[in-house]
Amino acid sequence: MARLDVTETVQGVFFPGHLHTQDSLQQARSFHFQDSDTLIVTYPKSGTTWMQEVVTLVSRRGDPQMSQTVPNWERAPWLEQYYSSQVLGASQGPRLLTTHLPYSFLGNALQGSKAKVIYVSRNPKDVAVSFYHFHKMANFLPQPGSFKDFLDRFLEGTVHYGSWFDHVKGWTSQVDLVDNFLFISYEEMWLDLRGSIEKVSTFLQRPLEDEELKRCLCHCSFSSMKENRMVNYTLIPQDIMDHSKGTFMRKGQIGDWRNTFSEEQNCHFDAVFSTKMKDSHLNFVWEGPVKEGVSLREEMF
Ligand code: PPS
Repeated sequence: MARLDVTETVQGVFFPGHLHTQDSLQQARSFHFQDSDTLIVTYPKSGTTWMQEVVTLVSRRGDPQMSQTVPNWERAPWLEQYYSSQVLGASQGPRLLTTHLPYSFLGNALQGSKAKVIYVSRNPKDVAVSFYHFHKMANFLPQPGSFKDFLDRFLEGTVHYGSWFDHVKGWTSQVDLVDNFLFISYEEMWLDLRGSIEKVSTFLQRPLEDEELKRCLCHCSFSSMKENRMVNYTLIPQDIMDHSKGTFMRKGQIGDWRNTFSEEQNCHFDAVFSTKMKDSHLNFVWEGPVKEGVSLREEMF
């Protein structure tokens, strides 16, 4: 399936036609969840692959065999992508699923199900930078143009997969309503990977021995995943992902947006963020302790 120049649109949200069809998007919306399912939910570039690796490792008590032999899109398929029914049809045991779909697409399908949902969010400034670089290498996404143009579209919500703001607000509206929902951030994982793995293992009711936890930690580090062909997307042919234009495991940093945003872009972003998130009670922590005692924690921006 090439369809590199095709865009599918559902409810005003754009999806790359290389991975999605109208049928696959429709099937996802009426997906029959099982109580034993675990669903990883993210806006793109928010730590999807990282969480897929964490859950794979936690479920296997730190044994890396699966994560080093089966590509992430097979062991944690995206519900909405065209191949998912084929992959899921062949799977056995509890299923690990992934989605980038907004809550408005999946809310009905999840109603009444006890499937576990793990929502990973990331500082949208870092998401925008990561997504921009990904557009340069992913030939199934439109050319991003200048960073300024891309950022404008990101803030308008007209990039593929829709608005970051709608995605986060939609999914997190469920946090206090259901107990089968774990909300975790990329930054939390970055600042305290051990604590985050423990959080996931407790949520999944898969307690780990200390040695097992250490093995998980080792195999889902940035350096380890960057070398793992099952997650670094080097298995994808050059005409689909042009590896000469960038790497999927690019920097893996928090606060890297500072190296790309101009002062003006930053002010504009903050203004849009305040307006769009004014009704949200989410308390994001984007940064950890800053060295040299400048600030201990910078909340929001
Ligand atoms: S996608 O295309 O939506 O599935 O991308 P996603 O996996 O959500 O996000 C890719 C970014 O996550 C970074 N990443 C990691 N950071 C730190 N540690 C680990 N282990 C890790 N694994 C993936 C990856 O480098 C991308 O971020 P950027 O900022 O581009 O480096």
